[in-house]
Amino acid sequence: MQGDNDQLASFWMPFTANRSYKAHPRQLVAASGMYYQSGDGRRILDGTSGLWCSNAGHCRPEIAEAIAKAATTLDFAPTFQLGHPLPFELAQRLAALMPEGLDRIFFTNSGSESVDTALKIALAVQRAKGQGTRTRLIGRERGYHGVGFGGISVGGIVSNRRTWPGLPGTDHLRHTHDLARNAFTRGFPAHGAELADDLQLLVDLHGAETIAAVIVEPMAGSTGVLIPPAGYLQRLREICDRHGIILIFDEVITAFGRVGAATAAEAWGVTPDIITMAKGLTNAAVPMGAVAVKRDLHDAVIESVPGGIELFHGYTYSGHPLASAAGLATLDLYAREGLFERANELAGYWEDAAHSLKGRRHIIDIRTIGLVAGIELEPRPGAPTARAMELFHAAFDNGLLVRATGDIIALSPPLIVEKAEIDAMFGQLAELLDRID
Ligand code: PXG
Repeated sequence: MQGDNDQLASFWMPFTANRSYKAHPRQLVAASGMYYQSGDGRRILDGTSGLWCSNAGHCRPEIAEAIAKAATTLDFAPTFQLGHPLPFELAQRLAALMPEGLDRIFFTNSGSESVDTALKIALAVQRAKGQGTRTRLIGRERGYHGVGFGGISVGGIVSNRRTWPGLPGTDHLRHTHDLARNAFTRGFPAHGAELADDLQLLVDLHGAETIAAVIVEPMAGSTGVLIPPAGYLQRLREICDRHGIILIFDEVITAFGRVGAATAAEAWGVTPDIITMAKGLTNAAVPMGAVAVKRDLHDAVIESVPGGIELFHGYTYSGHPLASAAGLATLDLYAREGLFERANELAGYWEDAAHSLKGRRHIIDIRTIGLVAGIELEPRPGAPTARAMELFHAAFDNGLLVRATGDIIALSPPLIVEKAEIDAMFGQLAELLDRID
């Protein structure tokens, strides 16, 4: 591509309108704590923890030092039939943070890899238990589980699926978003627990003996902050128990303090069989994901073969030294600063600040839980998503980073956010909403 922005042409940007970005590039060049610095030298208040991942704020020296130490001590070592200390230490620390029983940890490099790993483990567990006819994987409409073939197959975003064939034998629950009954709810919506019965309908349709696992985000993040109706996750758990279906929570966004505890499972009192994580695990300083598996599921696979490799799965960089070091330093930081508890304590203030926007132009819903807010805008007639995208750009130009997804603005600040910064975020949004058509 020839033109003014030739130097931008080679990077094929992910999930980006490449032509429009390259015509009007906006860049981030540095970060510290709650703020980014833009290419044109402005401070940008980070309302989204990067992409829901820098939960302890940016460029924390403790994490940077741990990465530097690892890079100069043991830059890489295999974890296939060999080991090095850091991932063993991190797995043990992570296991202690997980809900009771989920104490076996598989390392990956991203959320997408965690999801595909979890789906593969679920299939391996069923087979190891003599349930090899259970191959069906169930997801949910509006679910986002990354971009691997497994993840897009159980995911519920049509654009992510349209171009590619999915796995055979998947099915989906309906999503739980219901503005007519639940608009402007604080915390869990009152209506919709019965939607979990979709799983029972799929059992009736396909037969439990064909279903391996169901995967849901406890709270759907990417498709616009869809908070589970009160009782919904409990009901899913019950149906899974009744029919021998493995329940996977995709906690790539919700783990590490976002909803006021190490996991949404813990915060909301529903324990799945497998949890996927990434993002906040290393505060996003080095890519890393993980899958926590209930011990008896792990043992079923390990004990199912007489000897040799039990699970033919893994990545060159599973348990990479730099990522493991970053993970350990990050978990230390979360504990030392009490950031999960902090998120919990700030949640009420956050909720009030978000809901103070009620009645502003364009807003048709505000929903909040933990340190997350979704603000849904009325779509512009004939131009869905345009209004939120314009607001996203206006906010950036005004010094505030938010996420736009569809016609929804999502906010998920670092857990170190101060009340004054919360006020600044919603104050700016209020002003911008008045300005935008
Ligand atoms: N599962 C969930 C629940 C996610 O939110 C992934 C899997 C995939 O993770 P990786 O690391 O492979 O990207 C995600 C990722 C957004 C946004 O703005 C959300 C994600 C990624 C990028 C943007 O909502 N979530």
